[in-house]
Amino acid sequence: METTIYALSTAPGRAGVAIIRLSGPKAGDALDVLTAGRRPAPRLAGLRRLQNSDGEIFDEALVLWFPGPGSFTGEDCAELHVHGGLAVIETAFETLETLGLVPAEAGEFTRRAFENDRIDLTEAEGLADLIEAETEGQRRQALAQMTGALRNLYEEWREALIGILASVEGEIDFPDEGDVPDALSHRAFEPLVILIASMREHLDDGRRGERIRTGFTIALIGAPNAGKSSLLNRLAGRDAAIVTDIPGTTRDIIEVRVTMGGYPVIISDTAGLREAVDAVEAEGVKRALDRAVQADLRIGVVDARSDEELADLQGRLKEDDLLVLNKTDLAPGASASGAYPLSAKSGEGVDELEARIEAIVQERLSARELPALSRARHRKNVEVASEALARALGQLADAPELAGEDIRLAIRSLESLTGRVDVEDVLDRVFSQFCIGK
Ligand SMILES: Nc1nc2c(ncn2[C@@H]2O[C@H](COP(=O)(O)OP(=O)(O)OP(=O)(O)O)[C@@H](O)[C@H]2O)c(=O)[nH]1
Ligand SMILES: [Mg+2]
Repeated sequence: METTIYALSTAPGRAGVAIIRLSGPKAGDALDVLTAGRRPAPRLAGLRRLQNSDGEIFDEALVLWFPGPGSFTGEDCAELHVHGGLAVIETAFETLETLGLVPAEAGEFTRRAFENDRIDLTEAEGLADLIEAETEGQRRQALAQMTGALRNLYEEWREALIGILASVEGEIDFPDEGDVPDALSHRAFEPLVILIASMREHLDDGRRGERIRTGFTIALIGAPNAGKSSLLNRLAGRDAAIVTDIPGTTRDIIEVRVTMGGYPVIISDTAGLREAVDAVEAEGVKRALDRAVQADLRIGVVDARSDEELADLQGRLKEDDLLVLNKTDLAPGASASGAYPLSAKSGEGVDELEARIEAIVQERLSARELPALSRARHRKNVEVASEALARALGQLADAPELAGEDIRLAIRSLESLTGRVDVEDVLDRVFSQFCIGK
């Protein structure tokens, strides 16, 4: 017998209204006790006096009744829109406890929705992401995932594979004596090639989906005193990093999170690159170089007056990285091909750089038609599937049994993405990301 759970679904703390949700077999009875038998019609709000288990009125609230299985969790559900005072909420909770309801764990409502087949695992993840979304781009991606964009993609692949598996297994069970085994003429060959290409297309998108979730990363690199920290502060719009005229001021990496073009962007300021004078600085330089390698985009900052800095940095930047000639207030007219002349001190020229960064972020992250694989878990499972299929392709002619095994492996890998096959640790990880009350 399932328990009946309750939780505060709005943020904790004093508020105008607080919403308490109930889900489980006792939800209807609890509602009857609270409203003295005046349970509202399904899915229609009713204004009711709420009473505790002693019959004492403790609030006047809007209440809703969502009978299962058509509810969010698939179970009987109810919502109490009570006044958001701590005492009101406390009394409501005490009453529910007396009636045998138990506090929900983080993500338990959504987990029940998943277990009752109301949503699949990718949709649950989309819902978690939507709650976490801080930028427009994150919201868009989360909503698409929540409404089934990835579920549909993985289900389509899975169905295609089941068809392919049938044609491969048909071969095993009823070998046609006269036929010479030939991979190219195998019925499964072409659909397999198409499927592998489709998976590769999703894998080769520069981790767009994960970047939208976690942020596009930029590293500011350059010689000491070039003005990296000054530029970081400009881009952040606040005094995030210490600026002094002492070379070697910045040692640790300083990260700032901003929104650009509707996407989250993490800009890292790093230690100036030079032969370090001490062990602390040496560690800082090492971290700076590491960060530069990992970043999605590097911005090289040079003092516009120094040809030496320019030459050194050009060697460290990759194609498509950006170069900034800083301190143009001291070197008017400075220029280098493709570089952005600006003054981090006066702010002149910073807008142009910002517009360019924004364009790059949008270009690399913006949603094309393909739904993006939004988590490492998705990328890994799709990779496993596509590698298995590549092996299957090679064995189609000579070892159809082995090809069949690999196709089955690919199917299982997709099924664990949508939660069709139970993978307890994956479920725990997904649902623990949720807050209580969701
Ligand atoms: N005139 C002028 N001075 C600047 C400009 N940008 C930075 N500075 C000055 O240059 C000095 C170094 O600036 P920082 O921003 O600390 O340089 P940094 O690259 O972070 O230096 P490290 O942390 O030592 O690697 C400071 O005195 C800044 O005020 C600029 O555009 N014009
Ligand atoms: Mg600095």
